[in-house]
Amino acid sequence: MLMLLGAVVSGIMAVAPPEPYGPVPTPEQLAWQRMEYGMFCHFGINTFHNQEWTDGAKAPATFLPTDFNGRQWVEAAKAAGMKYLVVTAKHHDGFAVYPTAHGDYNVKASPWRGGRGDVVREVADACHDLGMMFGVYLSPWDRHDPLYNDPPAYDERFKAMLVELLEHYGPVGEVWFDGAGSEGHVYDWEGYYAVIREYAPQALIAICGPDIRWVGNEDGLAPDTLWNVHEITLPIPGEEGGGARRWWPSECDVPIRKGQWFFHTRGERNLRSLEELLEIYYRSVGLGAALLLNVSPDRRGLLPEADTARLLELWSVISETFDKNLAKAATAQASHVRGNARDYAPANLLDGNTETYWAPDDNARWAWVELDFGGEIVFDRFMAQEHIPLGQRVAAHEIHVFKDGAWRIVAKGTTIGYKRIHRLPAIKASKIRLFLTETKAAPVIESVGVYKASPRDLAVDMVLVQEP
Ligand code: FUL
Repeated sequence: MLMLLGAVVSGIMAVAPPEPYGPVPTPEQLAWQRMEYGMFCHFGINTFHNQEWTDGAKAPATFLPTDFNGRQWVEAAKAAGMKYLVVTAKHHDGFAVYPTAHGDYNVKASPWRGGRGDVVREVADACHDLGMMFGVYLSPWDRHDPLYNDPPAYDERFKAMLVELLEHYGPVGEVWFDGAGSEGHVYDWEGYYAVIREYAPQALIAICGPDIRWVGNEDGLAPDTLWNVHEITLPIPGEEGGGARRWWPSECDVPIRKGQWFFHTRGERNLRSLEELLEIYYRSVGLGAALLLNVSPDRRGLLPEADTARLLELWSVISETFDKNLAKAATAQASHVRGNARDYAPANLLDGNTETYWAPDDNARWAWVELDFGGEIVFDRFMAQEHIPLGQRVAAHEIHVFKDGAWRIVAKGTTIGYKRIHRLPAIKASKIRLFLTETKAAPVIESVGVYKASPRDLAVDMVLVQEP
């Protein structure tokens, strides 16, 4: 009896973890969400014509980078805090920047490196070498290929190109299918997906695909309420009825030069400011989506210096803000703890371990967790993450602070999901509470963070800040 009591007190008597709620991420989706931030690179024949879309008739000889270095792109992305890179293997014009065996509109027909150049090879190798996830964009819409007007024949060629890319340039972590230009065209999506599942089962199919969802705009902005579970009706191989409700996390793709996915000479004036990029970061990553920021390599085949400098500046500000979690100095207590067990105690929110979390009992539909700093601190950023391997649960939340002897609400929000960051004016407080006011199932929270932003990052969310 005494021993049993001891076991209960020390938490050895395991209290079962919460059951998953609804669809949950696959291990690949989860790993992808945790990356948060990637680089998109649009590089192709358009780069040499100052056009966003060319019509498939530009001579292959015009693809002529003078100083191409794929590793430079990947090194810059990595130094700028990005964890993955997606490169255009073929855009809507149909020109492949790798030596495909399927068709003749590709780098082999260019004098670049005597017809032996391969953009995808260099970028893929550098990604693998430097520990970045490698992704590939292959445009379904093809303005060059005469087979495009014969959909079944085109489908076969497209699948053959997918096989090439997945077999020879892998591991591939993401395959990006753009829907642009394809209105009214019938593709064998199910066949495309089947090829990817067969040749690269770890790859996530993005945008026109079942694994990663397009956020719905090209501004880099996620909505305030962002659920990861959606009804989808795509023809997923092996899934009767097209999959129905699935975990389908969002990606925000946006170009660093406003309106320009491809390089344009004199495009530098379109380079977004640090403030704009911070706004994008907070409204994508800060709302639980991934940010895929496009940087266009220039006619040399290098990332322009100004863009790289801006990226590094952005990352230095983000790091300055988020490297020091003030919450680590606080003690945490909660309104409820699952089975009163240490396994689910609020201290788990601060241990930096993505496997542990704080959870109340299953019947809880609201709960709060409090951080007590033992004295006043000044903060202006608050971050929370749900433990998404168990699903997404929180529908509404508030941030309360204890200040001058009273509690007051300083922010309100809806979903949390993978991550939610609030940007507040600087607030002095001795205690902070994350109040989960509405949940679909008992909340399961993985981490919280409290920060003082870099002096180069002063914007405040346009959400409710309520004085009593
Ligand atoms: C769009 C395309 O038309 C653009 O050229 C670019 O590739 C962007 C990522 O998607 O729909």
